[in-house]
Amino acid sequence: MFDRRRMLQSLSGLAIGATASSRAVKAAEQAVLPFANGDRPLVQYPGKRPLIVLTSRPPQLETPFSVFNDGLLTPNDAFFVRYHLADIPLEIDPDAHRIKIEGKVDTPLSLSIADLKTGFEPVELVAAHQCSGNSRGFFEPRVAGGQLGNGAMGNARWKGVPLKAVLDKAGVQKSAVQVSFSGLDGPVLSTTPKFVKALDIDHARDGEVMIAYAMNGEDLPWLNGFPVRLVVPGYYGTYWMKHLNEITVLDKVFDGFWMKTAYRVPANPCACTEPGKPPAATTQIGRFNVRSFITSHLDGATVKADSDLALRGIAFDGGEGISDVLVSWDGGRSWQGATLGENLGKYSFREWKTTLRLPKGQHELKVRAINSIGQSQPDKPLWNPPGYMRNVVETTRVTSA
Ligand SMILES: Nc1nc2c(c(=O)[nH]1)N[C@H]1C(S)=C(S)[C@@H](COP(=O)(O)O)O[C@H]1N2
Ligand SMILES: [Mo]
Repeated sequence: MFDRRRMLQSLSGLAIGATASSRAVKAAEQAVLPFANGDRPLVQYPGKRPLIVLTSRPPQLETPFSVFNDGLLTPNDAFFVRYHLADIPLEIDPDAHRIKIEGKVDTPLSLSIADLKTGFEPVELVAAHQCSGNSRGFFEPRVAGGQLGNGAMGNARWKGVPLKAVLDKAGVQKSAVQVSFSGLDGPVLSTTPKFVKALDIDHARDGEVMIAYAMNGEDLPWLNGFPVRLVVPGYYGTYWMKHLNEITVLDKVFDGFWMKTAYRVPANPCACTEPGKPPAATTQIGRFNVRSFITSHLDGATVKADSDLALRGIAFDGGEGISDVLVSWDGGRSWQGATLGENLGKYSFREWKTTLRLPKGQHELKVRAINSIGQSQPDKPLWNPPGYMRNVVETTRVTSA
């Protein structure tokens, strides 16, 4: 059961204490991410199990990688957390919360959660969620920004109402070009721009973008955007506005800081540049590229030689759907096909499995996924200044003995 009073109390404790020693958070142990300066505290925040802390103010928490081997859906209490601005909501009354739909609409709306639940046909979708900077800590040369391992991603069953249905009810006017979104959190300093994101009007009305009020069959966890967030299937997490309370239909391209200046990638097919070189032009970050991971074994693992080794992992992309996963045991010279698991939809993580027999010695295991339109992953990491969209073919070194 969601205990709102305790949550308020806990999050207030966080705000004033803002350290791992605050009564709101229990320091458990350390985690070590596999790159230089990868030591992180594992801390338990309200509604969460101990997660890897990147920053405590605002909370930025990463999912321990072993969670991705436990099942295809990431449990709510293990789901990563990312905020930009430290003034996060500490008190939300779900009955009083309103989502305003304003701007270039015929009928401005102010919807309660009950209005959303009763006034529209609910939809459900399993979709992966991933921060643009997931895996940033692995870039060489290193780049500025949160030094994340591979835990700023997750996969959940989202339930809510299509943004399209809400926009249709408000009556979008002909002049509409984009729709902007903002939430309850804000900056600590008045000079910091509020976190506002925008989608093109056609994208906002594609029927898939969702105003979600539930995740894996429960209310959204507080830190993941309670009571409602935007779910933008296949797109990087930056668009997935948490604690959503304002939707504004615009007759021009939104040019706020978080669209015009931040979250931009080199405007070329690889979204990459030579390390150290700024891109000639940039564009807004968009859909996920193809990624795959071995989850059953961690880098440096020891396995049994000359016996069946069951490997498994996950793959996902920006919504074309994964069609093949290949695994190599010799550093990428030879590859064998893996068997794909249950298909939970084109936006979901897809499980893969295969069996290998390895002779005694050191082996470089690699995994590569291919989507339904033939897109795959690069052998060498693609570098860009903000360290976004990392999707190199991952390598897991094992010793068989
Ligand atoms: N209100 C609000 N929504 C937000 C953000 C934020 O700072 N504030 N960050 C975005 C970014 S960059 C990411 S990766 C996701 C993180 O979602 P999560 O914390 O539920 O994992 O939320 C997005 N939505
Ligand atoms: Mo993000």
